[in-house]
Amino acid sequence: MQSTIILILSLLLIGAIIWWFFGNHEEQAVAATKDADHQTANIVVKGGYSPSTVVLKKGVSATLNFDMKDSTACLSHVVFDKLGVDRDLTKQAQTSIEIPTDQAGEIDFACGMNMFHGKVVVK
Ligand SMILES: [Cu+2]
Repeated sequence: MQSTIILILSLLLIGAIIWWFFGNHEEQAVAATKDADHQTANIVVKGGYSPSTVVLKKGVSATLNFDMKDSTACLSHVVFDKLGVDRDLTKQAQTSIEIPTDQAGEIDFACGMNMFHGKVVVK
């Protein structure tokens, strides 16, 4: 009897681990707010990026505002590999980063250790 319980608990644990690593629990993409010639999106940095996907309109200049609400070293930097951008988010409450929108596509970003990820979709 006891071994059956242990077996069931083990299976549940394995299931939870698989879900955590491979499950599709990604947040819904959020579109930037825009006026005539500029668009902005706010991303809250707290145990990850919220929202983790931002959709930008191609050809309209764009700013991402990172709202720093996390005190761990892990998220202290945000890195846009493709853009050659590596910014320290801890110097001010909000860090603005200009995103080029001349080309459609995806621009990934991550924390300095490449553990938390987000992306910008230009279309
Ligand atoms: Cu990290």
